[in-house]
Amino acid sequence: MDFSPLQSARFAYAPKLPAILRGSIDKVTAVKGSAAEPEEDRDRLRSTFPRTYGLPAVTLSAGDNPGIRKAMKIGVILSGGPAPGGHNVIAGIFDGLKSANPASTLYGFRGGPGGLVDDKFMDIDASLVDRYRNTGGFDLIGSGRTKIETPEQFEAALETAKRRKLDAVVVVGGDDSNTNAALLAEFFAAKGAPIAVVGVPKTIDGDLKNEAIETSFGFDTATKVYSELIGNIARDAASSRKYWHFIKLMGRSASHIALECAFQTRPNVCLISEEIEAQKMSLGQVIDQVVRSVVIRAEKGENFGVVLIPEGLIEFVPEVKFLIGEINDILSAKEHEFKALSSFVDHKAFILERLTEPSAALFESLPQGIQEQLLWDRDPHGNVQVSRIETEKLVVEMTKLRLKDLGLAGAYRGKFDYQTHFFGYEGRCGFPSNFDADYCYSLGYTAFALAASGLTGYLSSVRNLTAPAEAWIAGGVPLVSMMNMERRHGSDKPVIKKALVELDGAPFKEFASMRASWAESSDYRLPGGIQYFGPPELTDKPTATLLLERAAARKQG
Ligand code: FBP
Repeated sequence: MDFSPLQSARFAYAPKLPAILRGSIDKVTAVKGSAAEPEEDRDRLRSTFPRTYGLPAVTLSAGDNPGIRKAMKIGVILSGGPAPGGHNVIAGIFDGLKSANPASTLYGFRGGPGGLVDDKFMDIDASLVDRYRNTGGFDLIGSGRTKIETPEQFEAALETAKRRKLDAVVVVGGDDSNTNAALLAEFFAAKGAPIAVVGVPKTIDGDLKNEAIETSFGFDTATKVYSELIGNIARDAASSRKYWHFIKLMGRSASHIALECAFQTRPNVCLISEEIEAQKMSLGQVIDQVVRSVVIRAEKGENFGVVLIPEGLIEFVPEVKFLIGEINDILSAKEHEFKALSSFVDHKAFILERLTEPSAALFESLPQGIQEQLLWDRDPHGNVQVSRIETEKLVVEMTKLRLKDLGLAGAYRGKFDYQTHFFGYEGRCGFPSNFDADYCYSLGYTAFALAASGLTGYLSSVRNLTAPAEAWIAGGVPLVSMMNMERRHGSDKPVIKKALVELDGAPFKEFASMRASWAESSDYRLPGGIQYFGPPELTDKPTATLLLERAAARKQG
């Protein structure tokens, strides 16, 4: 294979582990704390998870543990969208497993959870792992979004685990995949199968976090990749002085990615979906945030700028959410009549006749391209796929209209030209930063130690992440303790709570204190590319989000 120089250099990088995992593995034992219970819905969760409810959180500590050296078979699954560092999770599990007992085996289930159901697996050996260490992607075994939910799928997963004589399954995924891991752990326990299920917190979105999980892996690298691109664009904007750049950023519902990139680059505007929803802003009020900056900057002759837009924005504008709901209802009730019409003009008239007055007015006010996307882009269940709506173009179009009105009223004399961008896939398979390389390797090693200690229904946890790696604290958090009940597809389901941006949290407050000056200034911050070699202040710095959150947590004691 033709490896690039950086690939080859990264293969040789030795990820840093917490001190507890640096010595002999049979001197590492899982010390149990007190029972960890969920914050809400305790009775319902206890009855859904009778065998895995109320487990204690555990910390890996020094202590004799000769049992950890038994020969084991572990199966690993990568689930959902890729996130930088996934291969290091596999390397961490592999190295832990082999250091404990060279006769142990690691299987990779191919293509996500479906690989476990369908028994599609591969043997992972040392030469294979060595070709993926410290590099991005999930391609070593592949990933997928299959959800194990039917009784037949659970039975098939158990059959595979028995056929392969597995002692443990490690599920690397986000909130939904780890919810699935919790259900699988409970199912195996209910069937009396001594097969541990351990999760690993993954997602670039950064929304799988809580008191015990300080961040999900991949967020660090992905935001650094996007921030480099945004910084470069900002510099281009300030050099060419002719475009406003509207940049949509991945992240699904949560705005963590946009917020982190804002800290790194200081754009003129960064919209935060959670604030828009909390303040029940109309689309017009959202656009006002952009227009204010465009107008102020035009007065100084600065007809350029940068606007960051979180991917999920549109779902958080209450009136748009309501409009989408109404369109969904109309189209599911009148699908055949709607499909019999062929032109956009007819489709639009059909919808307008049936919408409530405020929704019809809002629909009419949207640019035609967005109107079309709201009617056409539907998934097999009849839902509008909001992530495919070009929100960045919607914001541009509405900004243009508002500036035109302001121009006619004599309140704006600038020149508005623009470019739109969407950054998402660019960041999901980047070479993991040192932080993600170290964190993922530690998470994998910890997942092995939990599984080898016979613990099931846990999420691998590595904490104290703003300290040097040797001071990191490794352990496990019971999956059920992070759950609550939520309404999904018409019924209450247990799910791991998604962490959205908290408006009273340290990162948002810091952002809110600075954004007014960013709106006017062209003093963009230029983070540059991720540095893999060099002094630690260049290579190992975690995200601003993590630094701010940990500092606030320390203050609270
Ligand atoms: P996960 O939650 O699986 O980690 O996925 C993250 C993500 O990149 C989101 O930011 C984005 O909305 C989604 O995946 C895109 O999904 P797909 O890869 O199916 O296009």
